[in-house]
Amino acid sequence: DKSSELRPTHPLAVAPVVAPAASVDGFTKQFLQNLNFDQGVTLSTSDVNDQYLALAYTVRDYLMARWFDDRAKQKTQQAKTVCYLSAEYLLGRQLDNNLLAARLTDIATEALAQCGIDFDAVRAVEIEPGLGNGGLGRLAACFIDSLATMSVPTIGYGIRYEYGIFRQSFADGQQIEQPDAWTRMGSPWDFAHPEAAQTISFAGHTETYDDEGVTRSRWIPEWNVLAVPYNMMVPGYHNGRVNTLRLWRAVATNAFDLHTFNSGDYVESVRAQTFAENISKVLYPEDSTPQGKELRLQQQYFFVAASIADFIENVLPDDFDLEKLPERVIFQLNDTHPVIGVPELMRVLVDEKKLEWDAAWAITQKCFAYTCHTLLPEALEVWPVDLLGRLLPRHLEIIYRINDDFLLEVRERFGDDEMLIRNMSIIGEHPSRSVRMAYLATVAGSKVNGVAELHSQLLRDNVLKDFAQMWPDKFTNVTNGVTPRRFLRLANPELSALITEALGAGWTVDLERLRGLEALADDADFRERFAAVKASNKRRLSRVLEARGEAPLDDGHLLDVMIKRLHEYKRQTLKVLHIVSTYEGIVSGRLDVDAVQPRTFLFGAKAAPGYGMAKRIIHLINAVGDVVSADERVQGKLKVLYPANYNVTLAESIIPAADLSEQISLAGKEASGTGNMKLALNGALTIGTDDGANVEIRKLVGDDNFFLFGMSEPEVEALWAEGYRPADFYQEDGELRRAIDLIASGAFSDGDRSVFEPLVSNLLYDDRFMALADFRSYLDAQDRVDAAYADQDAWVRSAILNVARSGYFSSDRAMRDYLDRIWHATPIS
Ligand code: CR1
Repeated sequence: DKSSELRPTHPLAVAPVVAPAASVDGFTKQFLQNLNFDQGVTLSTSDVNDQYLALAYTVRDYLMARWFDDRAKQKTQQAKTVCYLSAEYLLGRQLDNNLLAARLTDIATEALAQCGIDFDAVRAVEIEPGLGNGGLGRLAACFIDSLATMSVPTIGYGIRYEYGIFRQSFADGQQIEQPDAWTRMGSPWDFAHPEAAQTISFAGHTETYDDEGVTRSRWIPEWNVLAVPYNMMVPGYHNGRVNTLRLWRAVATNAFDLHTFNSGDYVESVRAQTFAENISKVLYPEDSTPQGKELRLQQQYFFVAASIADFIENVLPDDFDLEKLPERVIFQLNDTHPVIGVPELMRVLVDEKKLEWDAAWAITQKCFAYTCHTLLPEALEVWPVDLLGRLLPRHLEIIYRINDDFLLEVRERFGDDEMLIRNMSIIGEHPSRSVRMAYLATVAGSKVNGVAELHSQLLRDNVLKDFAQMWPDKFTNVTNGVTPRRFLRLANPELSALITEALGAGWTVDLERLRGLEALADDADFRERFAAVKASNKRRLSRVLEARGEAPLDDGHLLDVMIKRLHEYKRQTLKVLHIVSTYEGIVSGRLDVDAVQPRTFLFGAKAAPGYGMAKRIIHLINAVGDVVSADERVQGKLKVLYPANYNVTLAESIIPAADLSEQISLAGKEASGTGNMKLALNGALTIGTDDGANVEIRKLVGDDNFFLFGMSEPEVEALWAEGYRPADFYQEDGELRRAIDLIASGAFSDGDRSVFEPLVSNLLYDDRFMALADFRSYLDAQDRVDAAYADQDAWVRSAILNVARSGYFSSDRAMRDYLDRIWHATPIS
């Protein structure tokens, strides 16, 4: 027969794929071949981008065999797969991470040296894939790193945005956004698979039909797009495992079936293509606030529907019994963005696979779990019913049915309490009919978790209180974590070497071993070496800043960093008030200049382009920075730096150099924070409120090694209840008054009082995040910082203890918690 004729006979065609020889010669040969055959250049004609791409291909070649193996195993093994559904992955640069994971760093260094190539120059051309906004997207990237390192079968599913988070620059101190065409110089880390595309439908109507005596529903969509998967390798650290991150890109279908499509009209047909491809065009640059745009709902459904179909059709074996789906998969909902997956799985099971509703619902409830990442009410996503019904009419019907069944259950449990029914309904009525995605996720999910202890408690007590009463066991906490590979081993090589020398190398995958450093905090020689590493990291950061056209760092300055998205609740304004107050104190002679600890204030932050107040705060920081830097009276004392375009790459230079970590959100607003963990892990001391994971950081590192200030969450509530009048705080505190007056006077805006007037009046008459109420306590805490820093030996001791006691904040630990409490999945060999 014909099939036997087509069986491969060449020995290489049937041999397993093998990696190139793990030697300098093997690597060099592979690298030069890739330079020749993939880049089409010789070594002597290659430029640095050719070299980067060839190097990336070479690293890939080494990982490929393992990747093939692990994907094949996924199909045949009975292990449960974690499908992490996330609209964002803030990956950061890949080259060094993948070299490290594959144990190729030394080999590659030597190979490039033999080719006469400057490795640092090659590194520098990599454009990081900025496919996320901030903490939520970076968390997803840490989680998939840990899951690969722990050998947990995982697929990260998301969107391959053509443009990631915008590139920020400043003009006259104000933020300018530029598109981030991150793939324009090539994208060596992903593989397009157009043959594995999924067709994703939208709009149209639904109808019922008779299916051999059973009345069923079906969806007659109006238009569709192709979802083309791009696979990226997610290598585990030193374990040979390679998981997959599968990101979907929207491509117009051949016969793009839009109602306006007219095959005779070329221009119109191109327009239709553009329309389809818009779906994966750009990451919404919103952080913690939902952007209620139709395109965003299209993005969400697009990637979730493609992912669910992909898992069922391509990852599970053929003819898999879907009743057993919960044994093989958990779909983790990273915030509400993928929650439309709940009615989508119901649609697949009921309409396409023809399961009974109740059976399908039982399966669905076991297959999803939901992580909530916020406490801001305005950040809880809701979709207008008419929009959702227009775009996904069958899904709306399914949501209604889920809600009907759910509200019946509520009545059975709590009686006909109409107020309660209204409050718990998945469909909100006010101000207009909308679907509350967090409620849908809570009803559907097997578990609901917050991202730090305080946050999970506040979810149970406030945001999702009624649901927690109904299903107390559904609620749990998993405190966030960060990957020690990227944020300690790679970002801080000198500290890593010092730790490895002291404790052995095991800490990279078992971060609790850092505890072993506690004893060394009392060793004067170790403290000296630790301090030398910090100083060296500051010099390295200084060079990075200078290369970006910023001022260098001054020796002997305390490096005080606030790096995070620009948001009013995070209170960058409170930080500015501290700077202005110190500046005003020195200039007016109120402060003894010799008693002030020289400091450099370093900010890194992007503001959502549509967030006017956040952009004004950026303008203020830059304006204050300009005046302070130019004023001779504070020369050598105060410096403000605000490098543009804060991203993962820049974070990796700043974090190891930091002395002080600013975590100053209003208590009860920051769900967790993860920058706080990265900074503590690198030996910065935290000045912070009792908010998010700060609470746990303080508990672990100890009060002596943490500068606590500000109202607690209950105190915040009490002050609201009593009636908060920020102007009273302004009146009562002379220093606060002078700082605000100085801003209002135009001192930072060439005498133009109007520039920062909206900001000043917002502080005085609104101040939703109570910066004025916490000002005094914050300044007092900063005085304690100055005093502590004056005793360098004691400071370094505290810094070491911060490192030693931060092992808990490894994302490996977070993954173990998810595996045990939520996923009930296990690592495989
Ligand atoms: C929270 O604001 C948290 C990250 C990751 C953010 C931050 O405190 O550390 O999530 N939430 O859990 C968010 O982006 C959309 O919500």
